[in-house]
Amino acid sequence: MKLGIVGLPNVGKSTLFNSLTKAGAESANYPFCTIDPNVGVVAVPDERLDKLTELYNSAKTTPAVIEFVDIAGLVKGASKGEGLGNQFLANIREVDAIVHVVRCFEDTNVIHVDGSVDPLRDIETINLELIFSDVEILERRIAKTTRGARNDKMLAKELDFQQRMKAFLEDGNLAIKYEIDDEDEQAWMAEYNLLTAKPVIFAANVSEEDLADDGASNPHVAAVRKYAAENNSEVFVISAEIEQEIAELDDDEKQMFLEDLGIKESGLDKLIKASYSLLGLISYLTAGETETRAWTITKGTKAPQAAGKIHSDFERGFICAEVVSYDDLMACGSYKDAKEKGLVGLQGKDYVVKDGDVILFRFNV
Ligand SMILES: Nc1nc2c(ncn2[C@@H]2O[C@H](COP(=O)(O)OP(=O)(O)OP(=O)(O)O)[C@@H](O)[C@H]2O)c(=O)[nH]1
Ligand SMILES: [Mg+2]
Repeated sequence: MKLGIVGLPNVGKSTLFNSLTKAGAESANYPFCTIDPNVGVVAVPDERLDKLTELYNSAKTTPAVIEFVDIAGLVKGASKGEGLGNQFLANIREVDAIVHVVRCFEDTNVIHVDGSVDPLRDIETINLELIFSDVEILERRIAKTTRGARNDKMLAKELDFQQRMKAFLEDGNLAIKYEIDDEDEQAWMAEYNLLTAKPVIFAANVSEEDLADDGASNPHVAAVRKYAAENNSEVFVISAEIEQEIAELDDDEKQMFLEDLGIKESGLDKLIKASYSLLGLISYLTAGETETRAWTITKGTKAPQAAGKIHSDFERGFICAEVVSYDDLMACGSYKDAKEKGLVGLQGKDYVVKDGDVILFRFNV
């Protein structure tokens, strides 16, 4: 899974990115300190993996990973070259979802490019810049399609779609709001990679004091929550600054620090939950002496396609899947016991994989 971080300059994107990836992207109290895209990878924490590793005495443990891309902040008019322009958006065209960082903390020491803390105004500013960028993409495509559309029915149909989509965006709408009921249109949308067609997770960046009640007493956070609810988006509350401090600690210290602050989960845990839920993702597990590993799939994925995540041969030559739920396996204490108790099921190609399934695929190529 790949996530791209957007937001105004100086709202805490790189601070969040650093804390998430410990990759050391530069963060400083002046706008535009991120100039090159920063890419970082984090492991998805999953205690089931550790328990399975123990049970199987696995030589290797491989978690699922999320890739983050941190880009320079956008300002109003970025599409027309204001600030650092909008060319950095090219670096996040391929992401699965957008993490939109909005400033909800008051701190006169940290400059806000528009002079005051107002998350809804900021969200509108960023949305418009994303829309303009998508319009640019469509304009380029329209120029290309127009050339061939005269003698090609399919291209003519696509041109019509591109023009409708462009007009829709120019009315100030996000592409994700466009209702598509046609298979061709669906395929085109997937190909265009429009930024405003991607699901969004808002990161409400708050001060330390707002962490304990998860931003409940901060009216800026309430505004973001309301906006997100109306727009099928997720919100999570973080303090990027505190996250960065947490990232420096080892696991035991971390636990104590979180308890002191009165919070249960780190920002990374919250972000992972929000993105899995927004994107409808789950994990299944494979376990053995050589390796125990988590695999990320979309809810509703059937056994052969889930197997295809491991290797295309597994999907092509799929015979069946031996499946036991993680909870059953742990309750029995061994695979053998689980099998004897009849808790290991033999599943065929129509089996829908569930979160926490521990699977052994049988295949033949
Ligand atoms: N008080 C406070 N300051 C923060 C917080 N998060 C970030 N900052 C400060 O805000 C400034 C800008 O943070 P960055 O993370 O560099 O901002 P950015 O969004 O990456 O900015 P650009 O890369 O310029 O677009 C730094 O001085 C941070 O220390 C926060 O949660 N609270
Ligand atoms: Mg930055």
